Amino acid sequence: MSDRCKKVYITTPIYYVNDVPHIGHAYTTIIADTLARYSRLKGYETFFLTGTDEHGQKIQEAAQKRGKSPQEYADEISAKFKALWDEFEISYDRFIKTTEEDHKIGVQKAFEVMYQNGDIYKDHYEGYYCVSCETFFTQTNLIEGGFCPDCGKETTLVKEESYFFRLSKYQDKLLKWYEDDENCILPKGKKNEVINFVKQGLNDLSITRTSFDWGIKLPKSMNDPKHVMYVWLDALMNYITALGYGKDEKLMEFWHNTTHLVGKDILRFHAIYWPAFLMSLGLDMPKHIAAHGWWTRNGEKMSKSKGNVVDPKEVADAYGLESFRYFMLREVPFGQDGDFSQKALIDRINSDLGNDLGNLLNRIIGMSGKYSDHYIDSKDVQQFHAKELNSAWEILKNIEQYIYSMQLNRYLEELWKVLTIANQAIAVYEPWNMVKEGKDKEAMALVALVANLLAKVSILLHPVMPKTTQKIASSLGFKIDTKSYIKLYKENSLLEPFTIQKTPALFPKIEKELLEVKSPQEPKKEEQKSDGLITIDQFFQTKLKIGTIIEAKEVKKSDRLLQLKVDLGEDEPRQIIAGIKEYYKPSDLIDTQVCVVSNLKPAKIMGMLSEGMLLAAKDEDGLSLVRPEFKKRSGTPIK
Ligand code: ME8
Repeated sequence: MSDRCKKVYITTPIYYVNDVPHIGHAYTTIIADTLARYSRLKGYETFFLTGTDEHGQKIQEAAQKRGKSPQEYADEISAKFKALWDEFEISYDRFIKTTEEDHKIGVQKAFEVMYQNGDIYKDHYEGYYCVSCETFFTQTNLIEGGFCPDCGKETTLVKEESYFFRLSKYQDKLLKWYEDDENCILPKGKKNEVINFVKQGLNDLSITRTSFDWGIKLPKSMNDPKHVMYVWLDALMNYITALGYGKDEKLMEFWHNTTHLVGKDILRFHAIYWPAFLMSLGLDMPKHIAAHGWWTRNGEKMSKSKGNVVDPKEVADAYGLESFRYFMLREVPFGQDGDFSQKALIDRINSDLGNDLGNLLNRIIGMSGKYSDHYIDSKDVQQFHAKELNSAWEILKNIEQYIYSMQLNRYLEELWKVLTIANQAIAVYEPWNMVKEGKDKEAMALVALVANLLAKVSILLHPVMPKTTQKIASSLGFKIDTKSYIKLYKENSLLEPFTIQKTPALFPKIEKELLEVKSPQEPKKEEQKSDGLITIDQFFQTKLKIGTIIEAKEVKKSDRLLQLKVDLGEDEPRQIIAGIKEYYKPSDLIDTQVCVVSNLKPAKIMGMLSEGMLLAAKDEDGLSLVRPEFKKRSGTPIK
């Protein structure tokens, strides 16, 4: 977000509809929502976009697997994203679906413009494609054995006629942009990675496919109906088609001040391909492309196929949506990865929110009740507490830089310093003693100081915790809006006299973990019995399932390993690298069933991702896989 212009455009990535939303998606969306709310609070006209990415081979295959048409499937999952964002009161202005007609028109128009500008030509593509990442790779990019360097999954060799975008032509222009615009990519460390990547040289980019048809057709003027657009070209264009590009361009005035929020996994697409497309279209560059880190569980990126996702709705239902928002933004420095744990969330709720924030309001209510019948007047605050007011202002006056540089954790840390000033003032001045000594005026000034500090914090905390801060504001007799933002923050004025309203405790203490699904943990040392026996709970920490082997092949250069694809009844089969080559021929394994440890931390074996382990028994006669006596449905739990 930038202060330069009063129209602000904020976007999230559009999420693939091959998977239901998890906390990673919620994280991006909550950051973007916070920025949008901040911008509106400042009085800027703000357009906030989110949506779903519905074309491409990955979606077509996911739909096929479920026996649905791609559109039917996309609509179903897209609705889940929308419902979750609505439930989370995400303040988006538009939810775009890339299968919408106006998006298609805009993308076709963009293709035509880039073609007319001489940036698109027809040739043949030969290279490797990862369907899961929807990304092209050259052989030298791949992990040994033909695996995707980003996700570790198998790639396929693609040979087809394709249109190419002259990405190579934009290499120097991109480098100049990175150099000229200091904050174009945030955080800085990520920007350097992008610059190094571009300096190694850019190849032209294949931007159409012919081997499947679930995508946007080329414009009629190209007269080439067998091609569909590469899904990333189609998807990136959503940022301008949502503003009416190629149709009714009234909203395009928002484009001049754009912030794209993305996860670090898709920074390359946003920081290299997208600006190059924009240069070709003759449009402005985005102001910021901000890449955050991953939420992990036990150090692994969350993803459904690994079975380690956290459902954001479950967390919000259990702990409260606003506590969850605060936790996500406060816990992890922007750009870094963060491991999700209920313990860390509970600590934040009890300490930061319960003690520092909620309890402060209670104390103000309690003290003002005793000293002044709940009436609070700021008239003597400056006289008795200029020092505290100044210390708070020193912090607050510089705080917006943290929003503009996306350091929301720092922003919240700074706000909490002001709460500390307030809490400490109560401890230092002991207003209850002042009253005993007959210094009522001083005691009331202290209460008014603290109420003012809390009011200033609430205004600035509003974009992160909209409802909580509304409650605090109505208790403190003011409204949260642009007028109050200007008065209490920008002008650093004090509250008008008011009578405080009582409110129930904002953050009751949380005594124990509230979610059933706990992080998979090692058994605690004290739980291990000295006789080597384990409890039934410890046994069930290992999740065993029936799997059906659907593919098996030898791992080259290994005399021990086979590379298997095993169906565990999930969206995608798991890849398991098993040391059974001496005992089984790959062809004998196809369609047979095995017992799989399904919640083992994935590991790389000879550069290949292994997402589980087979049970086997080995003695002097050799090795035998453990199998069910009768055929069972893939994914059946073993108990
Ligand atoms: O990449 N931690 O969609 P996608 C944090 N359709 N954020 C995470 C995360 C995690 N573990 N997992 C996902 C696509 N995300 C494309 C985008 S945009 C023109 C096209 C978030 O469904 C993060 O923002 O795979 C990441 O960039 C995005 O979800 C990827 O969502």
